Parts: sequence; structure tokens; C-alpha cells
Amino acid sequence: MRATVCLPTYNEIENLEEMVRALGAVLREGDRVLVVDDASPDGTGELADRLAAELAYVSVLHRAEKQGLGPAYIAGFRRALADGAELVLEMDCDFSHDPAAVPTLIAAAENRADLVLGSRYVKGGSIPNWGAVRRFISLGGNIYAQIWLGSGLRDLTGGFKCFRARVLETVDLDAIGSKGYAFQIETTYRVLQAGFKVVEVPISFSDREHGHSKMSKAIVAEAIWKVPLLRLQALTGRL
Ligand SMILES: Nc1nc2c(ncn2[C@@H]2O[C@H](COP(=O)(O)OP(=O)(O)OP(=O)(O)O)[C@@H](O)[C@H]2O)c(=O)[nH]1
Ligand SMILES: [Mg+2]
Repeated sequence: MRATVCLPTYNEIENLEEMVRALGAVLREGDRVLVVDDASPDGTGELADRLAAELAYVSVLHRAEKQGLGPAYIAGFRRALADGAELVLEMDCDFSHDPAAVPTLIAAAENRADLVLGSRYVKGGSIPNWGAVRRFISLGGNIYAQIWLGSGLRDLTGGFKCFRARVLETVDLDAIGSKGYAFQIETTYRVLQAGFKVVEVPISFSDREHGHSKMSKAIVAEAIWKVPLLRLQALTGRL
């Protein structure tokens, strides 16, 4: 199945080239990388254009302004589907997600799942560089989502995923309003509610070494109020 890796970028000039080349080394004939850049002021978009000119498997979607991760992914999904992708992957461009794990996610989607989640919290998953406080916050967020949504999945906030195209064609992408962490929770929850099979595979999650995090208090706040709202929408049949 032909796969497209969507790579959202905002000021990732120090990471983009290495990431794109590392993906090129693990992808198969016909697989693609789609960089989705929100007009990064540091020149990431121009670098992406140079890479696309050099490497046949790379294309770039330029967006006019920074609108958050969710809208960037939705635009990337639409482009990937229009270009004929049969599998669509999400991953960060900061090396938190190991490009060498991409074939594992693809294989799991091809074998036995409609959506594969790279999971830090199943057996074999790990976060080597995190101290107790970050672990506690991340685990707490997952337990909070688990209590409200009861999905049975261990890692709902991660952003290393592989969708079968038919999943993205079935769920209403226009209805997904989340921008940050909530986007990850919302997409997976909608996919589950639509009756698709979701599988977790263990990943090792590393901290970024170059560039800066775009995490903000607003992103955390959005996840806190959005999760109960998703449950309410599901209960009232409006998801
Ligand atoms: N196109 C686009 N990409 C974004 C936006 N915000 C974040 N990204 C990208 O999304 C990926 C994840 O963002 P990070 O800043 O690493 O956020 P995070 O991984 O949740 O937080 P950290 O754990 O602190 O790194 C990176 O590749 C970012 O460049 C955005 O508004 N638009
Ligand atoms: Mg990150």
C-alpha cells in the first residue's frame, strides 16, 4: 500500500533535511513525504522546496499562517488522499518520533489495523529522557482522557500514527476542530466511534535536540475542555 508521511513544520530548519533524508532511507518505492509548512519565519518552507526539487519522493504544502497542528494535518491529509495515498502517516519533525519506526507502523496498518498508534505506554514502549514530572503530567493526561472516553487505548495523546485512507475518507474531517494535543485525542476517538480497528505498537519517544517546542498553555487547556465535550457529543449522537 502506498504511504504518505505528513510532516507538519513550524520553524524546524535544524531538523527538516535530516528528517526527510532519514525517511527516504526507510520508505519504499512509491511512498511519499509531504511537508506541511505554516509559513515558518526561519525559512523551513524554502528548505522544503529545495528538498522537493532534489528528491522525487518529497512534496510541500505551503500554508499562509500558523494555525496549529490540527488544521495543518487536516490540510495534509486532504492533499495526501487527493494524491492517491493508501496509508497516511502523522509524525513530528523534531526526531521525537524515530523515522526508523515508520516501517513498523506501516506493516501493522497493512496487516491488521485501520489506525495504528505509536504508543509510549504499552509493553515495550518507552520515554528514555523524561523525568518523573513529565511522565506524571503525560500519564495524567492519558488517564484523564481514559476516564472520560473509556477507549481502552493506552496512549491517546501521541502524534505518531498511521491511518488507512478509507478511515480518513469516512470520518468527517471538517468536524475536527482541535488544534493541539486534543487533535490527537479527537481523531482517534472519532475513528473508534466510527467502528474502525485501532491497534497500538510500542515506540521509544525521545526529546527534541534542536529547535523549540510549540507547546503552549492554550494547547493544554484545549485538551482539558475538549475531552469531556467529545464524550458529550458521542452520547448525544452528534460526533
Ligand atoms: N504546520 C505546522 N506545524 C506545527 C505547528 N505547531 C507545531 N508544529 C509541528 O508539529 C510537530 C510537533 O510540535 P512540537 O513543538 O514538537 O510539539 P510537541 O511535540 O507536542 O511538544 P514537545 O514535546 O515539547 O516537543 C513539529 O514538527 C512542529 O514543527 C503549526 O502550527 N503548524
Ligand atoms: Mg515535539
